[in-house]
Amino acid sequence: MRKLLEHQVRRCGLNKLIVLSNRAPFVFKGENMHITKAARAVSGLVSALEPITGACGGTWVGWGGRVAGESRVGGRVAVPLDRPEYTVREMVFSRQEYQRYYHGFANDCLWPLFHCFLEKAVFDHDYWQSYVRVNCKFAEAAAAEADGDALIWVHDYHLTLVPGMLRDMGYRGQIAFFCHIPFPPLEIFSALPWGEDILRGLLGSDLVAFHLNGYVENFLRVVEKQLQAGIDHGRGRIDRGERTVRVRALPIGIDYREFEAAARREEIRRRAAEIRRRVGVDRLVLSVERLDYTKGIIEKLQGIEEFFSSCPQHRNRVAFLQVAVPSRTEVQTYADLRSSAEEMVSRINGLYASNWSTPVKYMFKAFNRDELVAHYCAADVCLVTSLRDGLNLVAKEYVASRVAGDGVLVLSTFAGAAEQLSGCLPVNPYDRVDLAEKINKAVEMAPAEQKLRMATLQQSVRHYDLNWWWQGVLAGLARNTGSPAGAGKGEGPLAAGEFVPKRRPDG
Ligand code: GDG
Repeated sequence: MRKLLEHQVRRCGLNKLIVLSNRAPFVFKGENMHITKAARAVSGLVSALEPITGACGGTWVGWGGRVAGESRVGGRVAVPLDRPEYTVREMVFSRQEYQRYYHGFANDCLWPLFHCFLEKAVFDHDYWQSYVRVNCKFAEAAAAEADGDALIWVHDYHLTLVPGMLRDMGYRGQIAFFCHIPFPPLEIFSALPWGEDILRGLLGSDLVAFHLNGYVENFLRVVEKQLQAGIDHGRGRIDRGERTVRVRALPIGIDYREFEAAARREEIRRRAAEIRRRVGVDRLVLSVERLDYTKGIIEKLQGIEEFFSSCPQHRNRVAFLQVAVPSRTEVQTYADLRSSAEEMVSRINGLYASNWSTPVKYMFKAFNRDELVAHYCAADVCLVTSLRDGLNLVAKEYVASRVAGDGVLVLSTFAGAAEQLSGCLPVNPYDRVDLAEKINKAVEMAPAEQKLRMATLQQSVRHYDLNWWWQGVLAGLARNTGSPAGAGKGEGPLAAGEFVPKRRPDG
């Protein structure tokens, strides 16, 4: 993958890349400017962007997890510390920024609002002021790193104002924005008192990309109604006078070959066999996600309880493993969610455990990558029950790790990935009966049907991989500006979202 990337980067004349995301790819430890430790951050965004940043020898501007008395822009750190490939420009937050910008506006307002949990969104003017200040700090740091000429690639809902701020500072180079979470419909977005500022911020970009067509359509409709901008819906273009903003659906992919290769490694196969031995039942159903209300963990546990109640033949035969990765642990909503989930796990185990089996095994921790792949290899079924999810990478990673071609993916129809992944068993996580039925169908599925479905899934995940995603972004920018990126491929104008394959009715 690395060689291919370096080749593409050279071919498209991308000579300088600045990536911006709230979280840096490393969590730093150390006093003041001195960094003693750098641990890799666990996130899909990091896995997706690190290879291309490394291939360009680029710079990543992000928060390394350090909070200080005073807000400041930290130093430049060459990472990984032992064999540097690219640079991180560290952002250090003050305690107030951490509370108001990060926990407050980003995670207590935009996160629930964009996921359509309107009743959970907090609209606080102090949070907003802090969000503006932190976005400005990021924009200044990016402008300094870019030095007039770079592709600045901004990620996610934490930094929506940055593209517009960069234009106000006179930056004339290329800017792309990628939104990793859903974009809500007009009726929800209109509740945001600062919606127009956010739209103007985003429209500082040359390319604004989302995972799905549906999010693109929501965004275009909101821009049309709130900014009265000229929109070409068919071609996904917004006229901003001297610039045209291209809006595209580009669902993120994974490094398929990396998961496939890991799943074939001897020590991972041994570890997977050991996990199966220890679980000690016929069927293992796995769920892995950050402990977040959008992932539908409570609804899943209700479905599991319904399954054991309505399918007594599977008691002692099927076990569930829920890996709940700690997330936003200082926020009350998340602490409450943890208590509720743990209470439900004990309740189900109290009802259905026997001397020799525990129906729901629960871990509140993150695995390292090898352990994660070993669990994907060990699980007969992967159960994803998001109530709303921009895409969902776990579903794709499970598919890529099933090198024997078996296994069943039960996937919520509310996860963006469901649009791409025909071959899954689609489930409505709000309906506990449907959940129980789909779990039952998955654990009883004959090997021949598993293989058929898995082949369809693998074809899609392998084709729409990480490399495909980057190429889509580079091509989107190239057509916008006439730069050499994408030149020679003979591509004409693309309709937004044309990459998203049609879902086949199944299940
Ligand atoms: C956001 C959007 C969108 C998970 N547990 C462990 C672990 N992970 C890694 C997975 C995967 C990533 O974290 C999670 O990605 P998801 O896509 O499933 O979910 P979010 O974190 O909510 O991501 C989402 C994504 O951005 C990308 O655009 O798909 O919709 O919400 O890569 O492998 N990694 C390790 N140990 C774990 O225990 N090492």
